[in-house]
Amino acid sequence: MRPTASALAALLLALGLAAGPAQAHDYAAGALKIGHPWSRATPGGARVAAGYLTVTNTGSTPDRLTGGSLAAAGRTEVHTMSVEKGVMRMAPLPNGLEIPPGGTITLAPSGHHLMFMDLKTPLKQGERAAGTLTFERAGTVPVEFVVESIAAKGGGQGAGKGDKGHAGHDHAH
Ligand SMILES: [Cu+2]
Repeated sequence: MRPTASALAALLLALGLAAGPAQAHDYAAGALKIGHPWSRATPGGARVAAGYLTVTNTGSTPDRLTGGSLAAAGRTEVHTMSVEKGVMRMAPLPNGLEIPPGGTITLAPSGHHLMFMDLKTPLKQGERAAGTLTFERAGTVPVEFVVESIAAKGGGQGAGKGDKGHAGHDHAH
């Protein structure tokens, strides 16, 4: 029997979903909700990678993202990124990022991010890279960073902002 057009459409939709972007994944740590930690695949020889995620504070006390780790990297810093005179600049945030009660912080390409330095092995698309996030109050939380494509813009959220990202950038600070 020939499949009907609608059955065929449903099948294609199912296939499309199966092959689509990595599923979102979330973690909870006390009052914090951690949304979809992810990173980008790195070209061979790259020494740095970046980590992206959201954190929402559902509690009544501020907390602070102070750092993290990646099993494949030597050390991790919290970075901010800004454009000065048309040049993308990054700088470490030694005190991390505050997450106010009821607030959400977003680490995303072209903005705040975790910087994984001294990368020992490349990150490959489709992998889940083991790491941690460190919070002032909530402590150290094990997470997995879903490794998306080298050109991924943002956690399947369809972000379309101009993105120079970290591809090939030189860490000169
Ligand atoms: Cu950076």
